[in-house]
Amino acid sequence: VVLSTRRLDHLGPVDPFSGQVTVGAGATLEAVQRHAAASGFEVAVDLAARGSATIGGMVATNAGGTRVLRHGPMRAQVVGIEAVLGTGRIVSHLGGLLKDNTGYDLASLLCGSEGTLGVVTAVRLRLVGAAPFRTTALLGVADAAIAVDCLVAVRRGAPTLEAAELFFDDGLDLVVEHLGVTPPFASSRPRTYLLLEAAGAADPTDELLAALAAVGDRIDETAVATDAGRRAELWRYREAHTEAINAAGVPHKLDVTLPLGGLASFCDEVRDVVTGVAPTARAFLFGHAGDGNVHVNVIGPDVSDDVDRAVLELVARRGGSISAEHGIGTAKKAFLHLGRSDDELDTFRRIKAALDPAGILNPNALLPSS
Ligand code: LAC
Ligand code: ZN
Repeated sequence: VVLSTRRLDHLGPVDPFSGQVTVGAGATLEAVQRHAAASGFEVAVDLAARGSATIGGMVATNAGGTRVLRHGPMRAQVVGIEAVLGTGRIVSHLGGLLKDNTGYDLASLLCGSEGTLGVVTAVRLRLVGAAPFRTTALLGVADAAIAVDCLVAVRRGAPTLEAAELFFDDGLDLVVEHLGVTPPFASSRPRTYLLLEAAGAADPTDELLAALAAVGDRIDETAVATDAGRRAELWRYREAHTEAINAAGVPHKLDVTLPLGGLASFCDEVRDVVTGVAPTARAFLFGHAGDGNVHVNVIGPDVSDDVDRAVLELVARRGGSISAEHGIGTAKKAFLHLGRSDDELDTFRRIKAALDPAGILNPNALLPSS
């Protein structure tokens, strides 16, 4: 079967009318970002692995990243898809019409399906207008509850807010050591950090700082940057968490979402839950506060699957999701029932059977055996 003569990393022309582009599944996010920028647009999703993450992989995993707060995850950017289903059928619907109520939304179904239903070959993406003015603020505060209050104030007061990322002093210590950089604040060492970024067609600094003034008396330290080099330095403290933790040990990685109102108390409680199961374990928390998404990375000699179970059961009790953006794969499928009912799982299996009747696509991922 000749699917198409396009290369898998093909970058189609940016359509100036719709602000959309069709790209091959093998194009990296960074390549599409550069391509969109040449026409005055941006890809709405951004994440630290932009240099190696492919668009097809980002669709299959419904990637999230740092801008979900403003623009939604990958699913919200996909306006058309081409894929080969497990049946061998090629579904291609790349017109990108915003109004198109002609039946089931296969693109949305394939987003986050983890390769279990089809192989994505091309994607039509909606782009957003370029926001060339960016202001990044790193706040040091006493605890996660204050960080969440700051986030809530800024979201209300600054519609240009695009990212709100959370981390803590213990993770920052690992990053500082791993990168060989100096800590962000010379004279104090706050326990909790909130990294905010606002972006717009005009300078959003005043809007961001005015919104922060409402909570100013609860902020211990502030670093503000508008130039690309200094902003990148502030982002490195957050984005280098994964590599710094990997260098310190082999982590059990849990990626969860909590209702935002319960995020701060979860951060306290989950540390106790982890040490209750594995007394010598170290739990590093960081993530996308604006989405209620915390990455719980646990290292230590006594960390076992019991830690995973205890954390994920806590998340389920608190009305959260056991996988925010990293998916289910094989490692989390035994826990899928914590967030999905029997009726939902039965429906998942029927969809899988219809689109991949021989079970040849990523057969061991996502669905627990019934
Ligand atoms: C991050 C990856 C781990 O947020 O999702 O850094
Ligand atoms: Zn993340």
